[in-house]
This record gives sequence, C-alpha cells and structure tokens, in this order.
Amino acid sequence: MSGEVPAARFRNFITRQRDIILQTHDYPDPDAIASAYGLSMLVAELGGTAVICHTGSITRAITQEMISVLQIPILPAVLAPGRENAILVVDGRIKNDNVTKFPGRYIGEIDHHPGEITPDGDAYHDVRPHYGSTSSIVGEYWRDLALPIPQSVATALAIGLNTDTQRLLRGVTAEDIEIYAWLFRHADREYLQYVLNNNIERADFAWFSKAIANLEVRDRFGMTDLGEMDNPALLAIICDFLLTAREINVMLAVARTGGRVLLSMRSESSQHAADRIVQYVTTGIGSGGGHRSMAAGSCQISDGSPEDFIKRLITERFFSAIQHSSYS
Ligand SMILES: [Mn+2]
Repeated sequence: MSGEVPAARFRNFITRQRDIILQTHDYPDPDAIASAYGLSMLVAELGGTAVICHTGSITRAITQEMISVLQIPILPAVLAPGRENAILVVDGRIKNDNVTKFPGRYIGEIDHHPGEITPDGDAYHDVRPHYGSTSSIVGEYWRDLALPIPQSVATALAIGLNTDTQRLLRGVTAEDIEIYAWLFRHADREYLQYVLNNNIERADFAWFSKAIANLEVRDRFGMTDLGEMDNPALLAIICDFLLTAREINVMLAVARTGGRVLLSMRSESSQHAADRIVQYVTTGIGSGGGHRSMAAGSCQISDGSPEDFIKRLITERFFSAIQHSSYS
C-alpha cells in the first residue's frame, strides 16, 4: 500500500473510475445507507457520478423516514442500470452471501467488517475491521480531503455511526469518536437526536413481549425464538435490547421466514466472539459472520419441524459454546 492517506487514495481511484454503482449489503441498515449516501455525494464533489442500489427491503419506518427527509437517492436492485456497471460494495464484502450479485464488474469494497479482502490487483479496498462503522470511514474521507460536507451527509453519517456502535458503546474506537465529533459539528443535531430517539414503533412491542416471554438464559448466555418473523432489522434491535440485561453477556435472537432461520447475535464477553459463535452454530446448515460484538447469520431448515430444527441444532450448539472460552 502506498504512503498516501486513504482519502487521497479514494480521490485518485475516482479520477480513474468516474462512474460507479455503490451497492450496500442486502437489507441495508442506517450505516450502509448513510455510507453509500456519503460516498455518492463525495464522488459527485470529485466530478464523477455514483448510483446507490441494494437488494432486500428497508423495513424500519424511521430508516425510511431518514431516507426521505435527507433525500437519499437509494434504489432497489430492479432499477439498477445495465451490464457496464462498475460496482463498489459498501459496508459489506464482495464475497459475502449478504451482497446479492448484480450484473457488472465488482471494482472494490469499503467496509469495517473483519475477514479477508477479495484478492484482485485492480480492486479498491478500504477495509478497517477495528472501526465501529463504515460511516466513520466515509466521514474521514470528507474531513481529510477538506471538502465542504453537506449538512444532510454529516447528519446521515452521524446516524449510521451511532446505530452501528449502539450509541458509541459497542466496538467503538478513538477514531470513531474523533470523526463523530467532527460530523456532529456539521450535522443537523435536532434531526440526529430525533432519529436516534425514535427507532421503535408501538407495533414492535408485541415482538419485544414475545422475545421476553421466550427468553431462555443459561449461565450468561441468553436465547430467544421469535417464531415466524421476516424482519432482520427488528430482530437485531430486540437482540440489542435483551443484551442490556445485566445477567446476559451473549445474546442470540432467532426468527423463521420462508423455510429459513435468521440469527442475530451480540456479545459483550471478551471470551466469546459473536462472529465465531455464529459461524460455529451455522456450520453445515447455513452461513454467518460479523464482528466480535455483533454478528448475523441464516440457515436453511433441512429436516424435521422448524421448532425441532432450532432446538436440536441452533439452541444446543449455541449453549454448548458457553464452555468454549477459546473463541477469541
Ligand atoms: Mn456497518
């Protein structure tokens, strides 16, 4: 890697590759949406064009509201233009299962998840697993290139940074806090606080109540099964919430949809990395990954009833990880 700062490297990359598609991971969350938006505006500022697209719905009302209020031009996959696409993956990895492939060339990735980079001599990689959010990386690009960041971009990035780090409490580093202070100065603070303080809806309460009723705790591991529910974003929010219980250090929330089981996992235990446990639980039946502190996965229900499948494979594997403090 050359000695230039990542922001300068990105600027040089855009001078060679002026028209790009920014693809978020499927079912994009606020961090993915905000970082794609921040990058699209930066590409425009640098004289290029960038279209944002994704696969999978955006289910949270507050996230849809943020997209419309901040006028973020994000398109569902079906609207993505033709085969000449040069696609840069944002808040995910080219190789990941949660990045549904579009026609075109994959030219790079900007991400904060751990794991190997996709080897390709020409591709652009800015991968910083120690960062709490991709929004932090994109915020640094704006700051380090000394470009005038629009208020809507600073606001979106500050929201993305906050949601991925659980309000600066999870997987956060000094770099995240420093760029947050900078973004905060340029953001619409009132709207930022409004979005962060209104991410739950009344309709969610029934799911919270079911999650609490179905909660099983062994040692410091908690698990809950929400039954049929096609809403990975709410599953993650519920998982975050249950982890705040003092008695729970590792939390798994599962739900079923279309013959699949969705998993959301959180860990605040230094001995138990969420990504490692999700990989262990889904071995041979699905896939998963993420960070030490937050991870997700999915499995295909192969045999028996869904209840039986979850109990036999997922629940038992999950609780058996209590013994394995080798996960690090
Ligand atoms: Mn992220």
